[in-house]
Amino acid sequence: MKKLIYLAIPIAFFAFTATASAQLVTNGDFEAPIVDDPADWEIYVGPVEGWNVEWMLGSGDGNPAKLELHRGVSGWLSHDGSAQHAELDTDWQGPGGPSGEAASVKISQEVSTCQGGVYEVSYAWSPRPGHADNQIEVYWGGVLLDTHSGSGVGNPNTVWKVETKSGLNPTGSATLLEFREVGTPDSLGMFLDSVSVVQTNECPPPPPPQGCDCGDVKVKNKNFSFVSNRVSSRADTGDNYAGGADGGNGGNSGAINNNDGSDVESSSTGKGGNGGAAGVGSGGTVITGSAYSRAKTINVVNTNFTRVRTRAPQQPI
Ligand SMILES: [Ca+2]
Ligand SMILES: [Ca+2]
Ligand SMILES: [Ca+2]
Repeated sequence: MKKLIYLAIPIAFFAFTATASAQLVTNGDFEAPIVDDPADWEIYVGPVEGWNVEWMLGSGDGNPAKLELHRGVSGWLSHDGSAQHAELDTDWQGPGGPSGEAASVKISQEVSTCQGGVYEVSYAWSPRPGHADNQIEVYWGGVLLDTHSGSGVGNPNTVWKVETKSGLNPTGSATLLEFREVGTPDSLGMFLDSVSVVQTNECPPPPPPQGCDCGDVKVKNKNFSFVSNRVSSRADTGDNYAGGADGGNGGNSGAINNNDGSDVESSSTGKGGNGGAAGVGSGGTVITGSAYSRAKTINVVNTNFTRVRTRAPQQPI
């Protein structure tokens, strides 16, 4: 006997587990797109490779803001041996264009987060070598996380400093991470590299369902019913025996008596003899066996039991 039960349980109920320690930032090391301009730097219209780009107030030329990437300009090193990094005071036209224009930007991206998750943000910043005014603000979920500033005057190369912010809470299923260049907009400013967000715990499971109107529940049974009759009967007349009756003895013949002694031929007929005595015989024997009869019927009918359980779908975080 088979039973099939289909329950309307959303798959999303089971899909709550998040992976801790995975990098949640896209292109946090600014290695894409690959700069191929001979000047070793280039600008790209945002959004690009995970990053949204917007002009800071007071910057811009009326065109969309652009992400500026460096790849060894003047031999300046990117962080941790990588090939590229970003400059947050960007440019209007790229290599060959004017310089000194107001081109400060804020770059951001939303990272996937969960309710109850705990996050760690890290990044590396460096003043632009030879440039005094480099300032950035860092925001997590719209809240100022930290500010950094430094002069690159006298630095022959980049001087990277790594920042780590732990124990951060999310603002929802996604949390905005943002960097803003807040120094003087003049196309020269802070360098940024190695941006990372990781979750340092596991997303807690959702609370148990408190009951809900889950809609229709479909139950499908495939039942096979059968009846089995087991009938048996038996009859026996037993051992029967009938013995024959013994015959009786024959009667005595009648006496012939001439009362007057005359010849028989001439005399009148004498009296008849007495009848013989009735024979005495034994009755026959009749034996009947222990006759019996039996009959039995067993009916077997299967029965089914179906248990239905429903669970409420997971509520989205
Ligand atoms: Ca890099
Ligand atoms: Ca620039
Ligand atoms: Ca600047």
